[in-house]
Amino acid sequence: MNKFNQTIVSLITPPFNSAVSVIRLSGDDSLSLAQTIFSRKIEKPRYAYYGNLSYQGEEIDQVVLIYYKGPNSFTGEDVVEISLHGSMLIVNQVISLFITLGARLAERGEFSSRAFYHHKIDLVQAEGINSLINSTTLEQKKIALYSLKGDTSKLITPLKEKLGKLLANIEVNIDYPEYLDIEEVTISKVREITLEISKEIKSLAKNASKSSLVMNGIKVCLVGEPNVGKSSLLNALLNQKKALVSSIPGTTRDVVEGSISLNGLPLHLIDTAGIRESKDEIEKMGIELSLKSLEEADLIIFIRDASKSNSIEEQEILDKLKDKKYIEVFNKSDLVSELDEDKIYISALNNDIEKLKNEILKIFDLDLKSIEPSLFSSREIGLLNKALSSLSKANEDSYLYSLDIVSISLKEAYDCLKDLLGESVNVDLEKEIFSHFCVGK
Ligand SMILES: Nc1nc2c(ncn2[C@@H]2O[C@H](COP(=O)(O)OP(=O)(O)OP(=O)(O)O)[C@@H](O)[C@H]2O)c(=O)[nH]1
Ligand SMILES: [Mg+2]
Repeated sequence: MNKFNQTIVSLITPPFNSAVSVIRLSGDDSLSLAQTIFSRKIEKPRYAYYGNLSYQGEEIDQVVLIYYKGPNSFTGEDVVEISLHGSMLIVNQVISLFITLGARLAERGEFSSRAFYHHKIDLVQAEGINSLINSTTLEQKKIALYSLKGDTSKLITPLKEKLGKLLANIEVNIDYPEYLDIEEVTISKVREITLEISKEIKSLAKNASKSSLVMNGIKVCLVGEPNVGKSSLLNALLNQKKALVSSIPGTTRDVVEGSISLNGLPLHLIDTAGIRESKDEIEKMGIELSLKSLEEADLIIFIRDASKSNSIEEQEILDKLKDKKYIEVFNKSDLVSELDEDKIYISALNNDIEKLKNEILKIFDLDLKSIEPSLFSSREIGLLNKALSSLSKANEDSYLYSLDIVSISLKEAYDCLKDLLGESVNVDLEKEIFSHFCVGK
């Protein structure tokens, strides 16, 4: 039996006691299953019926029921949503009853995957739904909402159509060279259009990697010699006394973590043990952890004491940062009178850390004041990059081969754009996309 022929059921609100819980049924039997246990005749779609649920003479609950007739529903199928009193006892009773009557428990993301397969949404929109549910900052919510509404898909559709038209023209030119009334596609025209599309995809990919930072956040590791003020900076950034601070060098041993949203950029902050030569076994273990965190970070804040001169140990830390993204900051600016213009000074003690915050946003080239529609998931970024390399191959081939060879790479790029929207799907959607959703979505 095709899994889509089965009617599915799930709780679509959180699984704990609350004022109201909502159960959703989707599939051909939704209406008849609901009707079996509902006291009133369900006739009109999109009408809120107040009535009772009961089975075999036993009353279950007083509920509000709404029926959505497919295709005018979220999934595109017949859907029934029942708002019940939010006791998990009632919820479990009703779901078990529907399963006894023939429904099946919905899998993760199955309502959304049905909406996708019934062409209610494309794949970019489907990913938007999941991100919207999981968003924790306003900026994440805005990006996810653009995806869900279809604004993000609109960035891809014209490029896909332009490439599709080019491919069709090339094909007609190759197959019917004798026809005089068709537009002639010269190799230079193909090159021109290919470069135009590449330019646009490049800009989409650039914006997508910035949006992915906003959606996923970045790991920021605070490193430096002992006593320079790493833990003080962590506390200042978190606006909370999370890590122990003392004037004794070697205070921090374990990794101390915390998260903030810096103007919409989620930062996962990691304070570590000060790096130095040490004979203390426990401190050595802490330093090992520091070096490991440093390796895994997206950004490193290298903290120095502004009141002290450079040390050999600091030079050794700098050597480790050579191929990494890092910001060098001079803490304890309150202790020095002459400040060098080129350096970033802060005072964690006085909460004077604005310059560092600005530098973090600058290094990622982020302007979070205006959030525009943008792709963001690793699947989407991967496909954009794949499309770009196919277009670049097409461009190279255009100097060496005839149009039929060039069109092979153009077709590959075209397929990437179709895959983005889920139109010619080469991926295992259940595994790669919908399984990341929560149950009930
Ligand atoms: N004057 C001044 N003192 C500071 C500042 N930031 C930190 N300190 C002091 O420097 C000392 C060390 O601060 P911590 O934050 O514990 O330093 P740390 O880098 O975490 O040290 P370890 O955990 O030992 O590696 C404490 O006495 C702080 O009060 C600052 O901006 N100005
Ligand atoms: Mg510390």
